[in-house]
Amino acid sequence: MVPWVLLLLPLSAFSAVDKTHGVPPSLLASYVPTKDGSQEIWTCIDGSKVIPWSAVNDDYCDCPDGSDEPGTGACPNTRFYCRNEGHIGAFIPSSRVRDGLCEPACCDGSDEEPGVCPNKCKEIGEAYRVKQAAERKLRKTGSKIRSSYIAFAQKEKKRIEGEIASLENEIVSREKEVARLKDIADHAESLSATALEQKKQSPLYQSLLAHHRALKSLQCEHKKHLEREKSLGDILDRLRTGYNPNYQDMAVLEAVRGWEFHAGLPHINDVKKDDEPSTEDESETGKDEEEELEPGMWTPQQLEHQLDELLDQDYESLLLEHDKHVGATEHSDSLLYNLSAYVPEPLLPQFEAFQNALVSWLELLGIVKPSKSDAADDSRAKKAYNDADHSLKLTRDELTKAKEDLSRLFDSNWYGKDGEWKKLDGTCLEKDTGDYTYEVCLFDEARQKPNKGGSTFSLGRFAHWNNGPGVEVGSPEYYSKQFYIHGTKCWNGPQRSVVLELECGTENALHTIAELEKCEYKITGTTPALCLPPDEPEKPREEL
Ligand code: MAN
Repeated sequence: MVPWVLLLLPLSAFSAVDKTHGVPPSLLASYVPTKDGSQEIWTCIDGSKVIPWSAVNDDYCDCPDGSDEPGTGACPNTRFYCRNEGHIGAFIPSSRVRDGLCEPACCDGSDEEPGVCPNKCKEIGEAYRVKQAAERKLRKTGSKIRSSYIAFAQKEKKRIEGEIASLENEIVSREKEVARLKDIADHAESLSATALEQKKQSPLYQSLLAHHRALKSLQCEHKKHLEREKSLGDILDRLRTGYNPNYQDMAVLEAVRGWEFHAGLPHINDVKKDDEPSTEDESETGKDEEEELEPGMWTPQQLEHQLDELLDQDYESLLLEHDKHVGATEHSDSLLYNLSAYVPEPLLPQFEAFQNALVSWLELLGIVKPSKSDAADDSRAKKAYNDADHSLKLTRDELTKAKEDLSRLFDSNWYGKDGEWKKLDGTCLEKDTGDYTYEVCLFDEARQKPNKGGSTFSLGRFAHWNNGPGVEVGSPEYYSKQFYIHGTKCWNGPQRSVVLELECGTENALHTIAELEKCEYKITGTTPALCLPPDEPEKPREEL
């Protein structure tokens, strides 16, 4: 039984607290009393006050810095250290000391009165060490793989640098080739222009031009005549309907009769009498009869509708076309070009190769006229120039791509400061979840492939690492998430997207898939690229 006087004593009086209780190892040397005469005294850690040694850890706060109460929680805003022997020491806020609750961080139970909280440090420490050892082993193995990735990036650097150098050389020689072919093409073009000018001087072409000019003039005159005929017709129409027959003016009457005959009209007096159109046979009038046309001659309709088209012909093209026809006849007539007709079919390929070689030699030696026209030369030269220019463009594109690859190699926003991610560029990881197989091709695209038929959905393309607030670019946290965005649009929802959460593992693998919101997927996985070499043994943890 507890004597009643004891109930009046403060809590701390039940168990005298050790003077170094709650003191971390780094400060133990400061918790030693000094002598002042017969009295033991102690100086606060900040040196601001000297107090009796007995006032240390007496559950009353004396020092302004709170250093006299490391183990009781009597001073506000101070920290308590649990030694956690058998495990790792930890700090907790002093306000949690002796509050009746066992702090998980203090596995030795030192934050409460002795006997209140059991000391679990042995088991916890043991489990922790097993876990730590497994993690260290994982990181050791993983970091070796990671080092091989870094070595790969170094090799890639050399390879890409070599590629850039050779592409640059290739571009120089291609540029020279393009310049050379351009000269040839320009020359061929001017030659072909000169040749064309010469051809235009041919009597046939000149006569064609003269015909064209004459036809054009005739067309012009014809139009003028038509207009004149129309206005004369109008004048005569007015005379016919407006003249006074009572004057018996023979000249007028003759003009009216003549016009009526010419235009196929009834006599005006007859019209006025019965207001009926004339039933006179057209053959009796002077109306133009359809003239019989010679074969090949144009009808008036053709003249009206097709003459412009004929006059708009491109005579230069016709000239070149004509040239080809003439050339083709020349060749087809030549024995040299016709011999193949007499060669047995199995021998034809060899014969044709021989024939081509022979023809080019004969042409070179000037024995036969070249089989190609200047225009053909021109277009061949242009084609060679365009092909070379196109190849130059492709080589330049390759160079741009190689330079981009090199710049991304050690870029923290891409393959990491050490290039450790480059090895995984384009590596595709898969996870079968039953209904679907999810595929993530790193730095490229994520996909959802149905296992029982149906179309594959894009879950997005790689966009960036974990650029969330407070995350430092290039930190392990930064590389712990990849974002794939702008995938196939979800019916009635957003475009599909993925957050790929990664952690250190000896394998590149996907582990879990979850569709957190409609068409927003969280995929977890492991990769050696995240395995840093094991740390030094841990320092005390701080619980705030
Ligand atoms: C498909 C899949 C699912 C998704 C629905 C949305 O069935 O992509 O993951 O939730 O479309 O309609």
